[in-house]
Parts: sequence; structure tokens; C-alpha cells
Amino acid sequence: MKKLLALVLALVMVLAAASALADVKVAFSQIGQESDWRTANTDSINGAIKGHEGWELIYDDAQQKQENQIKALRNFITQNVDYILFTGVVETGWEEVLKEVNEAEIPLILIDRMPDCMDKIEYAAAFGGDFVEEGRRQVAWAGEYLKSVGRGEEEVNVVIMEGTTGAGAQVGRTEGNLAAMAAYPNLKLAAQQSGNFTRAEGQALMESWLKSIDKIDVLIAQNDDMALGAIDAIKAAGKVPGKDIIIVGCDSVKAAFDAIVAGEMNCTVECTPLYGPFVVDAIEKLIAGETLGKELIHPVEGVYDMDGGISVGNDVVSVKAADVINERQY
Ligand code: GYE
Repeated sequence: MKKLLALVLALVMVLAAASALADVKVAFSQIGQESDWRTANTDSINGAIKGHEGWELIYDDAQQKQENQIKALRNFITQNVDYILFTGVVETGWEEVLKEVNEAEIPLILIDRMPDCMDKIEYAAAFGGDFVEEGRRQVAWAGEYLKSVGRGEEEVNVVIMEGTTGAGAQVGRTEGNLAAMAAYPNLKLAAQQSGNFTRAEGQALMESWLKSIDKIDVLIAQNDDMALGAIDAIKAAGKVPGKDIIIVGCDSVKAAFDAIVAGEMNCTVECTPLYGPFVVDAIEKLIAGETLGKELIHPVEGVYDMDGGISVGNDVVSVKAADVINERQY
């Protein structure tokens, strides 16, 4: 009897220790699965949380719908999770639900696309791309590249393919795109429209532009997926992508590197999706009782193209994609 009691006691202790280890519940409200960037981002974060001893991941994919994200956040509160990771599909409309997260006293970590109510809510840490700078770099690359091939004075038609309307990445990159256009008077804006950050919509939009616009010289696509869709449309129209039309993407995903090396795309501005290490570090610090700054931390990012050597300002010079393709992690 005594032996049995000891055994039961030991079992209870083992179970208690295991549940103490699995004590940290990290919930992540992700936007959807619109792009290669998003897939890499989900894999990086989910992999890092699941791979951490004692941490449990509660993941929600909102399928691009704000109402799904709001529901997910309220579910996280009901489940009494320990940390919430949040990126918003659009910038506006989050104040009420994020204040509910604050009232529930669940530390909130903002990643990727920031909500516009950032200064009205409490959050523990913030990490995301510098979207305005990325947009500025895209157009600066095109302007500088044209100069480098003796076309700096030539009037060229530029189309801007925007991301999901109202998303931080679209708002910021458009601001950067347009600000840089003003610095290169030979670049003329022929059209700007959303391709919703997807390959299929990028292809469809390019198809319609090729029919309605006489001459397109440069495509600025606010992500690589849309650029890759546009490449298919350009080929189908009998034009040569990367030559007849200069193509600048954003994100620097593997498929864009492949297209650049194949000579079908000219440049991609980096926006890293690899947030796993940042998120783990932030949560570990919070568990240890440290306070993190309110400042939005940007990862360090580069610019990759066919030949390298194009200076896009702010001390950034493009790197030849073929030279680093084997080191890429996404
Ligand atoms: O550039 C795009 C994705 O928010 C930075 O979202 C992210 C953007 C990324 O769909 O490919």
C-alpha cells in the first residue's frame, strides 16, 4: 500500500512538473497566408515558440479578415493566455479590442504591421519592417539603375502595384514610393493600384495594365509575390520581363532571388519575415521581469539585384543576388 502511495505521489509530481513547464501560453493572431513572406513569417514564429521548452503555441490564421482577428484576440483573453503576438491586417479599428487585451493584463507584443492606435494602448515590445524606407529604396533603386545605364534623363513610365489597401506595409511603402518619385523627375507615375499582396492579383492587375497603358517601363511591386505574378502576365503578353519592363519587388523571398538570377526580375528590397528569434528573446526577457522599450525595432535589411553596386541612399548599396542566394533562409 505504501509503495503504491509513493508511486502515485511520484506520478503526481512528474505531472505537476510537466504542467509547470508547459506553463507559458503564447497566442499568435496571424493575418493569413497571402504570400511567401507570410509563410516564412508564420514558420519562423510558430517554430520558435513550439521549439521552446515549456511554451505552448495557440495560433490563429485570420484569413485576411479583421473581424476574425478581433474574435481571435477575444478568444485569447477568454483562454487566459500569457502573451499575445499581434500583427493587424489593416492599420485602423483595433483600439477597442487591444484595450480589452490591456484590461486583461496580458502582455501584448506588436509585430510586423503596427496598429495606428499604438500610442493609445499598452504594449510590451514592437518589432517590424521600416515600410516607408523600403518603399523609398524601391524607387531609388529604379532611378539610380536607370542613371547607371544612361537613361537618367529619359522619361519613363512607372506603375506602382500596391499591397492590401490600408495595411501598414501598403501605406508605408506607398509613402516611400511617392516620396522617392519626387526625387527622380524622369520617373512618371502611369498608374497605382492594389494587387492585394498576392501572386494571382498581381498577375491580373498587370494583365489589365498591359492592355490599358501604352508604355510601361518600370514596375514597382510592393511585394515579390505580386512581381512574380506580373512576370507571368508580361511573358504572356509577349514582352521580356527584366528587360522590356524593369521589375522591382519587395521582401527578398527565394522565388524572387531565382527570378533575378534567371534575368526576369531586376531587384528586390529586403523585408525580413524571420521574427522567431526576436519574439523568443522578448518573451524570455519579460518572464525574467525586464521591461522592453516602446520603440519600434526594425531589422537590418539589404537590397538585392542582378549586378550589385547600385547605391540607394542611407549608406545602402545593392548586393548581387547570385552571390548570396545560397545563404538565404527564406
Ligand atoms: O511584404 C507581404 C506580406 O506585412 C511586411 O505582408 C508584411 C507584408 C509583406 O503579404 O509580402
